Amino acid sequence: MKSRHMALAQRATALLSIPLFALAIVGCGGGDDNSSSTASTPATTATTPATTTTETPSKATTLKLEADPGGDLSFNKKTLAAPAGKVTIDMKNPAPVQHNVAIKGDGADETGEVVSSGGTSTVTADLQAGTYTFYCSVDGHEAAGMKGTLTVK
Ligand SMILES: [Cu+2]
Repeated sequence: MKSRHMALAQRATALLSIPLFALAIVGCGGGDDNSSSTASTPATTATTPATTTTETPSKATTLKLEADPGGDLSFNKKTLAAPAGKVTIDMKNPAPVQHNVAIKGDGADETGEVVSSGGTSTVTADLQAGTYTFYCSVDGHEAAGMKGTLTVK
């Protein structure tokens, strides 16, 4: 009985001495202070879920248009196309004649400001797929041919 108890006690001390022994080794090897204790911190760069590219409900498109620089009642394009959504037409007017750009058709009716001599008239409309007309709303200009077709798909 007694010897058995002793054996257990010896075992216990043996187990206890292991950590001490390990510490002793570490202590001995502490000659070179250069042994940088690089506490390798797990650089857990919080992998944020890639910014959810939620498909924008409506695309925004800007189309460029220009009035005839010589003052003719016409635009430099007869057709324009854009995907459904917010459509903007920037119409530059280099001529001294007053012009603007407007959109009509299929329920759309937007008019940009009248400009001349290098000004830019801008019109924006929220358009669904369909065929629209872009034109100059200055008196008589559309009738004279200052217009074109805007196709939205
Ligand atoms: Cu005009």
